[in-house]
Parts: sequence; structure tokens; C-alpha cells
Amino acid sequence: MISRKRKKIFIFSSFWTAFLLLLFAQPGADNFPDTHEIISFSRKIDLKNLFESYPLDPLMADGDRIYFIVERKYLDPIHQSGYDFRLETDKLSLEIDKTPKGSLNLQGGLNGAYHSYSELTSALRNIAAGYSPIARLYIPGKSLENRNIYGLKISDNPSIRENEPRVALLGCHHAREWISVEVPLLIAEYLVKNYNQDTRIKNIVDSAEIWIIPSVNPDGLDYSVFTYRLWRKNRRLNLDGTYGVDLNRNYSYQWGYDNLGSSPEPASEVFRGTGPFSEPETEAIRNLFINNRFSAAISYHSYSQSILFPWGYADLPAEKEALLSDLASTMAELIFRVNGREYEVGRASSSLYLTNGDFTDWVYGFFEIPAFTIELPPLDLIHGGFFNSEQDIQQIFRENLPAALYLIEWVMSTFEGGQKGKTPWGKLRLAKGPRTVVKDSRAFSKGKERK
Ligand code: 0X9
Ligand code: CA
Ligand code: ZN
Repeated sequence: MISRKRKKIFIFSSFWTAFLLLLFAQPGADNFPDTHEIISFSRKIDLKNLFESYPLDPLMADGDRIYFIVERKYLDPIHQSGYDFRLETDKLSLEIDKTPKGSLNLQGGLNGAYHSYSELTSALRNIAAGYSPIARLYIPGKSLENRNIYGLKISDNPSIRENEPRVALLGCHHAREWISVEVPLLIAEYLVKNYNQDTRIKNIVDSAEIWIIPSVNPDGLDYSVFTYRLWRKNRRLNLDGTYGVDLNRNYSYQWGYDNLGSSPEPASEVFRGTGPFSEPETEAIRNLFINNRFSAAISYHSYSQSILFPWGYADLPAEKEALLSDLASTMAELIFRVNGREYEVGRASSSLYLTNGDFTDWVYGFFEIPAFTIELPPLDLIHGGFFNSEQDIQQIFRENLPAALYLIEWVMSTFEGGQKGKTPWGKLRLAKGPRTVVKDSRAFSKGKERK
């Protein structure tokens, strides 16, 4: 397919090893629980079987070894199943001790220009208050820890449901992907600030409804800001005492289709939850989508610079793949023109890796509308992984703005109106075909490990 096979593969110098481990195991902090160990395997072993059998959290690869975080109780079973591994926790802690204290402290609320939940709350309230004729703040639901899931609606007459096409821009399904909060938030600010001086923006805001949901996972976001930078999931206390459900595995379309695209193990970084929509955060998004007929959606993530479209649960073409692919390619082209950064376009399952229960499969599968995952920069871990510098925020927003505007305008141009029975696809309406089920387990053997 596409040549850049660098995704989610961890190629590390020892500098990066030390860097990452510092983040994972800050001395004195509780970040690396003593219930867990770091183990490594030879890269030659079959990852697929390992992943299927044990909740392993991929940490990195270094040379010919691949490293995982695993709960200590799994060490014996893994050994008894015949897997040869090395215990690396101590060796790697030594690396950490050698590193001067405080040199890389990215935790403890040092989120700089990025938004924590309370900072996001103020920013959204300010927009809604400052631009009330075209912006209104809704709360389609609350998180487990009772934080608001915000939906900022930008449109003329924002307190009325008008017969207008709707587009949703979501961020922060995953707590540590801070840049994914900033991009939709900055798009919102751009729309309201330019409404009066830019006829293109005025036309968009008057004709459509743009819903901005910068943080689907506010509990996780604050946990990542204040406690553990690399937190991914929400903050559900699971039955076995571990924390977190991967919200991007908790939607109902093909939920739990297999154990490659998501995990039944609560300790896993891709735990799918006890059932579809078991989490209040995904339920909030579900309510938002059921109460408002959307015509397209983008879910921002990081990192790897790609624009992905369904299907994610299996390596199958979506019925409207040609159209999805055209839209994604145009978005990638528009992005490229801004800063010259290349975003890879492709089917989520084959370009990245398998997932099931993700947001975009659900949106496309149930509402029959285009849905994209945009993985924001950087390209890879060597370029910073989840840690975009503050100075990059503006550029990343700037390059993503034309793509978002293009999708909104495409929706405006195909929208037929809101009478019951008419879909936002207009003439492009999807026919409901039979669902072919093809098991595909190639994602991991291709070397496409999860981040
Ligand atoms: O795994 C995810 O949920 C997304 N990637 S991330 O690194 N941000 O966690 C990708 C979701 C897109 N769907 C598929 N790749 N199937
Ligand atoms: Ca309106
Ligand atoms: Zn993500």
C-alpha cells in the first residue's frame, strides 16, 4: 500500500529508551505501579498469539527486542505457555536513576498552552458568552467522575434546531492525545472570530451546524495532565481493580468482534468495557448523535499523521469506500498545502491496525455518514509521540482548518434537507448491504503494533 510503514513501530535509540522510561516510571511518583513489570521478548516471536492471550501494553521496541508492561500475575502463565522473556524492570529503573532529576518533568500540571478540563471549560464558556448569536454550549452528558462532556454548537440561531446539515468534530477519546483537544477548540474559535469578516465562514456558520466536542474523555484528560501523562483510557474502576475503558473500543458497531481490535481484559490499554456503551462518555456521544442528525464527523487523535476511514473492525472495504477515500484524499491534499506535512490516507483497519467498537465505525455503520479518524502530528515517536511542543499547536491547527472547512462545505453541497426519511447523503445515500464477515488477523503480523 503506502510506503511509510513507520507507524506505531517503535524504533529506539537508547536515548529514547531512557526518555520514555522516565515518563513511565518517574521516581517518587506512583506512575509505575509495583504490581507491574516491564518485560521484553525477541522481535521474532509471534505477537498475535501473545496479544490474544495476555493483556500486554506495548511500551517500545529497541533493537531486536520488544518491550511490554504487564501485570506481575501474568508472568508465570506467560512463562508456562512457553514464551521466553526477559524481566527488564530493574535494568530500566537503573537508567532512570542515572537521569538528572527534574530534567524532563512533563507531569504535575505542566500542560502549558494545552487545556486541562477546567481550562477547557473556561475557554468554551468564553466562546459561548462572547459570541452568543452564533455559539451555544450544550452538555450531552457527563463523565464517570461527573465532569461535563461539552458540545459547542456553532451556527446561526444556535438555540434552535434548524433544518441544516450538521458536522461533529471530536477530540480526546484518548486522554494523552492532548493536541486532539486543541485542534477542534481552535477551529471553534476561528469560526466565531471570523464570522463577521469572512464571507466564507459566515456562509458556513449560517448554513450548517458545527458541533465541537473537544474532550470526549475529560476524566482521562485531567488524569493525564495532573497524574500520569501517558494515560489513555477513561477512569472507570474495573471489577478487577484496574482502571479504565478505552472509549474508542466502547461503541456498539461490531463491538468485541474479535480480541485483536480490542481486549476483554480490564488491564489492557484497549479494554472494550463490559458492554457497548457501558461508559457514560460514549453514551453522551450516542445521545448527541441520536438527538441530532449529523452528516459527517471527524474524530481527532494523535499521533502518526493519517486520515483513516471505516472499516476498522476488519480489513474490508466500506460500501462507500471510493467516496470516503476521495474525501480523505482531498483533506490530506489541503493539509499538505499548508505546511507541507504529509498525512497518509487509508482504510483504518489496513493502514493502521484493527480496532473494533471505535467511534468512526459506529458513525458510519449506524448513521451511514462519512466519518474519519484524523491522527494528528507528529509522524512518529522520534518526533515526539504524544508530546507536541506548544509551538506546534498553531501550525497543526492551521493545517487542519482547510480540511475541516472542506468537509463541512461538502456536506452543505450534498444536503437535501431534514424531512424524515431523507439522509444527509442526499443522492449519495448508502444502501444497506449484507455485512460480510471476514476474520483478519494480519494487523499484528505486519508489524503494526499499537502505540
Ligand atoms: O487505536 C485507536 O483508537 C486510534 N489510534 S490511536 O493511536 N490514537 O489510539 C485509531 C482508530 C482508527 N481505527 C482503526 N485504526 N481501526
Ligand atoms: Ca442555524
Ligand atoms: Zn487516539
